[in-house]
Amino acid sequence: MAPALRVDVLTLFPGLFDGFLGESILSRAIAKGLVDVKLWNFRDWAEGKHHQVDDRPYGGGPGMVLMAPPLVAAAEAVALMAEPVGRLIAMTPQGTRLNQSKVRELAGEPRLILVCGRYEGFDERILETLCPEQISIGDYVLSGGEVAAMVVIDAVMRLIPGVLGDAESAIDESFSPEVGLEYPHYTRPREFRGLPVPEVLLNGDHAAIERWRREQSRMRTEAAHAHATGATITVVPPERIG
Ligand code: 6GU
Repeated sequence: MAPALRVDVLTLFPGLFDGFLGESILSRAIAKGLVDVKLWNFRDWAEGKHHQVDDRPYGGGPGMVLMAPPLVAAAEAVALMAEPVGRLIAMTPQGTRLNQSKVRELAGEPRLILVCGRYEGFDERILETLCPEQISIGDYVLSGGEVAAMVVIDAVMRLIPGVLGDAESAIDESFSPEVGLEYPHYTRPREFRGLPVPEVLLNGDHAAIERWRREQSRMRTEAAHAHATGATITVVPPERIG
């Protein structure tokens, strides 16, 4: 059976993905045939003896710019290697910020082609020719799109049915970053360096546990929201309401 998701990655440093693809959940998903990740070095599409992929910017300035011909040739060739052509995404700091709803959208696609930039960025005509969607993973600068592509792959693949075990995937149903942050978790030992496990988790009252977790989740979400927006909030504990 065809994998539910195929990801093609165009990069100058395919080796960066070795550990990421070879361990843990993702390697299991690949072994099970649920996800297929193909790496392509777009240097292989570069002309000339030196297979040059970057050059100095017209107009001067620091750094190097990725040349249009090899990257465009690679993207076009890779797109046509399988059906469907897939959704083309360039990893760039000026792209749209990745969030969980975008992740969900991408997880519904059969095929993604992720293009990783390096150096100062892409020759603008790469973007004009390929018209990729552009995705950023946050407001900071990475030295290349590879780590960002791994973030996309990680977040997307864990939504593919069968990739996570039942227990792991159940968590996602009720908690996503927009809905609410997760409540705090505890496991053995019952006391660690004087810090006890909250009493409510120990007495088997499942309704009380559910209430406590919802409340903790709500407080964390509000605190994170206040932090993000700079708002000051007062969290009123439930016992002081009504
Ligand atoms: Cl996608 N690429 C680079 N180079 N830096 C980033 C980024 C991507 N997202 C945030 N910073």
